[in-house]
Amino acid sequence: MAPVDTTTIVPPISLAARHLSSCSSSIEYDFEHGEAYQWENGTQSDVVGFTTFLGRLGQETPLMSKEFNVRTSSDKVVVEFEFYNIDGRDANDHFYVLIQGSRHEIQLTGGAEGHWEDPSVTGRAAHNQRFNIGYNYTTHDEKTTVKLDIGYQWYTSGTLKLGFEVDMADSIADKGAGIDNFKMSLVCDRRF
Ligand SMILES: [Ca+2]
Repeated sequence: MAPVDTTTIVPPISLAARHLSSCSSSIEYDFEHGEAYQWENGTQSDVVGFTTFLGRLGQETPLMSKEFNVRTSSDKVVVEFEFYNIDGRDANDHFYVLIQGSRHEIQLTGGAEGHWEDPSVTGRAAHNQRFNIGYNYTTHDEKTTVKLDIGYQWYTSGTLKLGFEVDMADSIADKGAGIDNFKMSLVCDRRF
């Protein structure tokens, strides 16, 4: 039997930027309360095993993003989230975090842990689960915990736009991705 597609799209209720205004402040989304619709092009899906999450991202819906107001007198923003790969991926599929429009590829290495960095972004992807979770039960899904440190150089304007983008060969009917348990925290530990 074909999996039931529960993806829904409604007009955004608010695209207003959220604020990280004081040291140690944080923003958390578990996407259980319609938060996905506060993201540009945001959709939410709800399926047993994955709970409700931002997505599905896929060939037909490749990019979802949101702008945040961030206190410039801070050292970095720490971003953590769970990345869902749904029903597998092709060798040439790519998954990105967008920081102010700049692509940073999420390394789904299949091993214990992947690590990547550029001068002001450090990322770590811990491969933690791979099994049949939802949608097509004949193909494996993956949950990967990703953590990023984004240096203050990225938000000197006081705003930080984050996005998630996928480049996938197959239709979202066959393969997709999602974001869940998203958390942003402001850290002030060296400069201030
Ligand atoms: Ca959730």
